[in-house]
Amino acid sequence: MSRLIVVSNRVNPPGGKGEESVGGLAMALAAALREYSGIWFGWSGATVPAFTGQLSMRRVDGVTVATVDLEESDYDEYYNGYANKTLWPLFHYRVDLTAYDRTFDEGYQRVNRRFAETLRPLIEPDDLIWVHDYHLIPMARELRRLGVKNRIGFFLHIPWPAHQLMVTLPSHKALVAALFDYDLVGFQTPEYATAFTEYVLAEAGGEVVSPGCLKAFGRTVQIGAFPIGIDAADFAEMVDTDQARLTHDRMVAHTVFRKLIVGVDRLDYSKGLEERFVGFERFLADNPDLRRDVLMVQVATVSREAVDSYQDIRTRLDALSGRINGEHADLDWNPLRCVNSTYRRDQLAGLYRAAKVGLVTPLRDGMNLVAKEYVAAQDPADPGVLILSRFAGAAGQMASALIVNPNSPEEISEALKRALTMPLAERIERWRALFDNVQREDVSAWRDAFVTALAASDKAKAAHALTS
Ligand code: ADQ
Repeated sequence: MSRLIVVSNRVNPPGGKGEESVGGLAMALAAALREYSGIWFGWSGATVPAFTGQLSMRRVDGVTVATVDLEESDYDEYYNGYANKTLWPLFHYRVDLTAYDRTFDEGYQRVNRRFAETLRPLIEPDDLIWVHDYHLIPMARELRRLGVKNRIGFFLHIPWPAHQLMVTLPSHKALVAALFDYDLVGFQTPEYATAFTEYVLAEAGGEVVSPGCLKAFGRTVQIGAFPIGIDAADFAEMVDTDQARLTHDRMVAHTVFRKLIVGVDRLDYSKGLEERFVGFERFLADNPDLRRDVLMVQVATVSREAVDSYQDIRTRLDALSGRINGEHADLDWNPLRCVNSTYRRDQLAGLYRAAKVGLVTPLRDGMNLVAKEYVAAQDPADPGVLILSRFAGAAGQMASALIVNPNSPEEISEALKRALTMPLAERIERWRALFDNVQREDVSAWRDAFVTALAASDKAKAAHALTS
């Protein structure tokens, strides 16, 4: 079996069940690397005054972790800049928040070049290289420039935007051309793969050579949809740990006579937190008979604080939850609680288990792993109900959830009412269908599908080169 080199912006070595970890990418890669002996390469998370290219190597849980520090200006232009002020908002359909700044673009290219140069000496001829996410789109181009001939795959964890949005990016063609230096490009859903294909046909004069094989910019690339999953078995088992039980029992004791509605997200404008609060507010107003029977807990872990739009959202959410509690609170009850801490995975499992409703309403989301975790943590004999945004990639696999448009407070309100009053038999039937999918299309299935396709991709390319 070839060795696997995983490249991602941040490197979070695999940890134990109880480890704190925020970000679906970290969770998924930790599980993937447990099985393949290989190298995980990326940024250390530290900045230094001037870039040295000094690699720091260590062994963690059978995985070689290789990290490099970034220069302060790299961090501003590449990470806070192009990645999180340009690509993240644009790919989540927030053109209004997208910054078009040439220095960000230059910083982005520079860091990708630096990453490639630092990684180059570690690459052996048979290695498969798997690059992750929007921070590192030009990575293959930089590695090819350095003579790397290995199979290189790319997986995009976030949505691929519609063609008309993509062209608002001044350097859109160069960015897309860079993806043609990969052997395989994976998306979360068929919808994103289709959006990518439409762009290639319309803007780059490309063609579909065969199903899943595109030709443009004088090169071919395999593309496909690889919906990411969670380590479902591990998550379901975690519900029985002491920490999970403790959290579960605390929440149950706290919500006695009330039904708990839970949301767990990074504090990010793409997650639709404001719209969720407004939907909950509508529910409270529309259902005087039910409203005192519920408590909503939103865990919203602060992230990317250096980006202004992330500070703004926190202020707006505080104001909104103040308004809702001010309007509806009683002597012994506040309907909405929003906490900004990070919790251990086993604590989250206990929290999910205690909740009668999982409310997952992003405005755009590549996949959304919280929806899957919520399902995995439920009691099969008395499961809660998942309410899921149609704009989460997960909605394609989780049709048995109550699917809502997160922009409609009325739809959220009605779905909450339906979930809270749903008969046990219907809850069990829906949950079984959801859990079946979460179990079947788990993180191992995702990893195996991608790695198998990557291992096969250069042959497909070579075969194509011979026939064209
Ligand atoms: P994220 O945008 O980070 O991931 P998501 O898929 O929901 O979103 O994953 C979040 C992860 O962080 C979950 O595992 C969750 O348990 C954890 N988490 C969130 N808040 C936490 C808290 N307060 N304490 C502890 N853990 C917390 C990106 C894309 C997604 C895609 C994933 C994986 O934006 O669309 O699903 O990558 O590809």
